[in-house]
Amino acid sequence: MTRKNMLVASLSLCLLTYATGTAHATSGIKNAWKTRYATACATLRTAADQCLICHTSSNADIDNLNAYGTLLMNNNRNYAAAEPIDSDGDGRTNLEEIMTDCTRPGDITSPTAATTWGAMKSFYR
Ligand SMILES: [Ca+2]
Repeated sequence: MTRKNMLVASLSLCLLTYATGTAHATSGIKNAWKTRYATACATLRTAADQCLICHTSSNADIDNLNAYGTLLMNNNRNYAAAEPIDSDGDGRTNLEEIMTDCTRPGDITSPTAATTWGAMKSFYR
């Protein structure tokens, strides 16, 4: 193998390793989410910046997607299709959690319906 061929093979291996390695949430994904939910509460927008809307930690590997992140991955990030679904099984749709309750749609440990911002606001109406 010539020196040039070895260099090409090495670069190809590096690119292949990078391309097939762990999938990370990109700023494009975060920005797309933040654009769609532009009026979501600051807490969730910060969580989006930290990848915590779709992942269980800010180490945004494909291995630690939560239920909402898995849903979005499987439906090619079709946010509209994901909105009426209750990804974490807490009785509230993803859209309710994002736009009304200010809770993470893929995190069952988010506040319960009785302690959500939406419930507290309705208490004072
Ligand atoms: Ca839910």
